[in-house]
Amino acid sequence: TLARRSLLAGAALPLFAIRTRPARAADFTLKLANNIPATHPMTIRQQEAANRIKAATNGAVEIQVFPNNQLGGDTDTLAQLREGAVDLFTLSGLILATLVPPASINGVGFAFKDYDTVWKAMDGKLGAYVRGQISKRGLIAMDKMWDNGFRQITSSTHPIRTPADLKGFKIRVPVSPLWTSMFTALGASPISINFAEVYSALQTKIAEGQENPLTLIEIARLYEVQKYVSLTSHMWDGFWMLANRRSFSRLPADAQAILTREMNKSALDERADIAKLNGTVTNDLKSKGLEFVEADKPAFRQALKSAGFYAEWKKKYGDQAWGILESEVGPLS
Ligand code: X2X
Repeated sequence: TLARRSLLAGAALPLFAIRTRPARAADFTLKLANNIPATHPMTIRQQEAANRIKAATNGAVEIQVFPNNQLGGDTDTLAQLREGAVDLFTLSGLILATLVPPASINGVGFAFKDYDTVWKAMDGKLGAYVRGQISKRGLIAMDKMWDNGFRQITSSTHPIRTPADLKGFKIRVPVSPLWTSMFTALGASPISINFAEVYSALQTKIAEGQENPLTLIEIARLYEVQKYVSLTSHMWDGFWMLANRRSFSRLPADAQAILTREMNKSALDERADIAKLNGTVTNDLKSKGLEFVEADKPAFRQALKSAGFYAEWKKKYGDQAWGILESEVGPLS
């Protein structure tokens, strides 16, 4: 043990030499969970926010980042967030809708035509409306959403070009009523599976396909177990930075302000990262063997209309929420 101790002391010396103040335990340690890989820009920017928050609070607030569902699948982590076992969690609004139904509204099929429309709405009236609804259920949602992206359909069996190609197609969707409803309306056979199990569900052919943004298809290596990708952009999906209200309230007011400021800043950084990746991801995925398929987008939208999808969800969200959505994106039905 003596040799070991002196070895450790030796190794530690240079570190102590450059420390400006003695190490101390943080006054507040918060757990932040997400569901995407450690190499995704969202995780990287969250870690950067954690570092800045620690520095700006002189070490008082330490945020531990747990990417990739390390603390559990989304459904489970949402339960932990509500109990306070997890303090912060970035979750898709569509999955959050299992607790806060209006939070799925940005996922209505073909609602957004481009990113300018997305950020104007989510940083504006539609986002404010959803955050108000989230707050009613005891969670805090920070102002700036994090980008996941426009979602595209992948398949291991056959290319999906028209709604007819989706007939009976076993497609994995996240655990969320809107997703199930949409793919049922399109004639597919959706299976709800948390992201933590998606790769193996595709590998074992429990699901023939799935849908996700190109950047995540690449970063989570889904191209290894899928053959085709169809550019449907059937919905835009993003993550809310959610906080357990009790965990957040325990922080002093200045620490709360620092945490909020730095998380919102990192969300904007992450949006820019994804925008940049969107410029190169198509070629990267092609070079990895994924076959790109032109999808008949108007036919998919028409199939949703004919199935009564828009009428049904307008009724579910109510006139106020639907009115806000249409004021941002134009008439939907
Ligand atoms: O579960 C998914 O597909 C993911 C990672 O995109 C979401 O969080 C909705």
